[in-house]
Amino acid sequence: MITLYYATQSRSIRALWMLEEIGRPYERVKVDIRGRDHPRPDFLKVSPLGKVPVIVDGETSVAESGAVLLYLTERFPEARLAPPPGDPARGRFLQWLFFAAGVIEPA
Ligand SMILES: N[C@@H](CCC(=O)N[C@@H](CS)C(=O)NCC(=O)O)C(=O)O
Repeated sequence: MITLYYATQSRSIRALWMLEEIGRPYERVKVDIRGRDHPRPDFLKVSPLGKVPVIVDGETSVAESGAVLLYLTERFPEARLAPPPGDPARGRFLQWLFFAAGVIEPA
């Protein structure tokens, strides 16, 4: 089962939303990123930069919200949340995914 480490009012909403759309069971672990003891050593083992969102899927952990979203679309293709690899429509999907991280966020 996927575990999502998240914080309120953060980029975690992206992964949370996608996991809800996928509709499969998952676990949530709330991280107090504004707390005095953040980042706690146990969280740094999962997310070395101490950031959310991060997901854990068995032996794999994935940080960076865009990468988390892409990972989830591929992990659960039956949810049909992205054009599959090889589909020309995937070009626009990738364009806007990278645009959000590379252009919108820095601005
Ligand atoms: N580029 C990363 C940014 C992650 C990020 O900065 N997350 C913030 C919350 S929106 C965070 O975890 N801040 C806590 C900290 O930096 O210690 C992503 O898109 O996931």
